[in-house]
Amino acid sequence: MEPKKLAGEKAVDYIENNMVIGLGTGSTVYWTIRHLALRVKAGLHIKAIPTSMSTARLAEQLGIPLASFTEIDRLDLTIDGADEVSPDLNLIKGGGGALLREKIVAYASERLIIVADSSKQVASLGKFPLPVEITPFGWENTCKQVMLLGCESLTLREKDERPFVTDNGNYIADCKFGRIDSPDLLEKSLNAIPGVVENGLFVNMADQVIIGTEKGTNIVEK
Ligand code: DER
Repeated sequence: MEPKKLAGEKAVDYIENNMVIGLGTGSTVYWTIRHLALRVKAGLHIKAIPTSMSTARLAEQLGIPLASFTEIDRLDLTIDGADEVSPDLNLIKGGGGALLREKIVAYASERLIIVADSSKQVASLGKFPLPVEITPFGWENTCKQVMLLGCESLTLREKDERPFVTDNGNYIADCKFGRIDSPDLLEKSLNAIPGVVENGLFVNMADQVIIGTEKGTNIVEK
């Protein structure tokens, strides 16, 4: 069986009737959304806030009732993927370009469950380039400021040979910092730079990680 599918589907076990659920973005949480839609068809009553327009489209197509922060201020549970997971459950996210809405939704949630395959588990964060969402205005200078924080190299993410633009109209800089020993400090230093909107370090946010393997799933908790 596909490890990502096993992890994604297992997360649905934690969804109860009348919950408000944050739906993440990416190829692992895709399976969560598919499986959740079956439970909704079978009568499960939930509302969901999507973390990207692509997740919103998928959820809508599958008949999952959507909500927004107009009527919701707290969510019961958010389920999302990650690009790296450290032993203390700190994360690098943003490979899918949805980090800003993912962090807003996760921050408004009582619990955050991450679904991933074992390739995402790392001894320390930083092998995966850290995605940093920046405004298009002044992006060149913002990137120079990010480099001063010890970034070894930085790439402005592109799509079809143009800068990739997020759902929020911003750019993404993929930043190689090498091993990140103090993710809490780096997260704060990055967000202190005018022009940085948010970054992909999710520190002390995940409550549980469901790791999919060839044989099944392993649950990792703090
Ligand atoms: O952008 C993100 O953080 C997404 O959750 C994504 O990177 C997760 O990766 P996946 O597609 O391997 O699940």
